[in-house]
Amino acid sequence: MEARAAIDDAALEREAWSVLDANRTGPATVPAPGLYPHQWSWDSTFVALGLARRDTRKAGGELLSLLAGQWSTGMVPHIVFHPAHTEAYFPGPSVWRSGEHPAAPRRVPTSGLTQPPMHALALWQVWRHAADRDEAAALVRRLYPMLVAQHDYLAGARDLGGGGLAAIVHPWESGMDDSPAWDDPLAALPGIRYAYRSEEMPERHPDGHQDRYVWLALRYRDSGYEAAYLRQEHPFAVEDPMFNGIWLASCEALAELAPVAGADPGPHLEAAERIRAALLERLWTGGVFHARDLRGGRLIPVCTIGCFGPMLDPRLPGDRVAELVSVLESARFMGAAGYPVPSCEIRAPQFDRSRYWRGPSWVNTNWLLRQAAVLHGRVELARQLGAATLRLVRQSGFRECFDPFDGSGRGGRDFSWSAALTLDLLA
Ligand code: 2M8
Repeated sequence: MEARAAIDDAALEREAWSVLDANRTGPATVPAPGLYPHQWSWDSTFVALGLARRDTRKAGGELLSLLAGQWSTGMVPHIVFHPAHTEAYFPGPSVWRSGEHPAAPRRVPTSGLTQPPMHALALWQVWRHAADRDEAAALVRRLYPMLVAQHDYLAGARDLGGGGLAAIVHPWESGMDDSPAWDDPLAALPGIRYAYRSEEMPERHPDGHQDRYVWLALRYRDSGYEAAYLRQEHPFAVEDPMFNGIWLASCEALAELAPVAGADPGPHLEAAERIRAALLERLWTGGVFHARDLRGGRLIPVCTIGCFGPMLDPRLPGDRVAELVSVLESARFMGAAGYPVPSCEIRAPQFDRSRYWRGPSWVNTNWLLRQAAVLHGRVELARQLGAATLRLVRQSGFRECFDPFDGSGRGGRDFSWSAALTLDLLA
């Protein structure tokens, strides 16, 4: 295990800035050099959140650059490609072929999938913390209609279960790609022999899921990215509590931002209320929220970090918060991890301390849970989550994720959201 000498706050902050500076290309920040050489949707929102207290212009530029990739349907793509970047990432623009789709922007190549709608939440933080109120108000006025369109897209095109929640149609849309929550829906896909040559397959997912990921993306692309196809035929459709918890929190954020943009907050509060009711009715069981597999017609039993997403709802009833916190603090998650919070419950057979979203702790999900703890007045939990996260990056650097038992780093180095959210935690 690698461990670094003790590093004080000022040095940690300097390191975080130098990672973010090195990962910036123009107004946008890439998640990690080499590994992810384009702009990723929720990564950029975490970067904006980290910059919110310190540099409104850069935080706003990050969001604007990302939203330059928004489709006329309102969909915000999960990757906005930098055409100038020669480094390879698979699947790249030639796979997604966004340029051939009438709803995609003409000059900005993008993927055809989306990611958790953190954007309004990020803008709300930028607005709250901005020193220059006029600059921040102008930013809100510019971004507000784009975020309304994003939310309308989710409500209109993604309520595949008809119960008021947005469905993800690909594991990549969850941001938690290889989470054990998607194992069963992926296993239920028809036998897949995918045609891409093996040398085009990065070895990121040694379990063969990559074939299924690419197959699903191509099915959707070949439908013309059609909403009707998603409703009627697409074989992967899951209501994820993290995605929907974030959406709900972003509806609340849009309600806060609406008056700044001269708009009525009412519709956003009503949308939040609809999602709240649907989450409780459709995903709550056994003291936590579980993802619902719409094609398999059942709740997915494994409990992952995603099960706590609805804690981001400031109006989640106190008894539900208490139940969620007791699971979170138990030996299933924080209680048995030296470096919380593991991305999958430790006692699950699928738990794997070293594999990506199947066990390791992540700075972004720790940050989200800390945010939720603050919202619900759980001061000690918030303190623990903040301290544990800083301990991880102090010990192992701004890695992509971390072993939940010994805190050693996993995945990419110099990872942008780990650096950006550290800035927020140090503020
Ligand atoms: C990971 O996802 C990408 C696909 O989008 C990949 O595995 O290649 C995830 O951790 C996701 O949450 C993240 O946004 C992305 C870039 O950091 O990497």
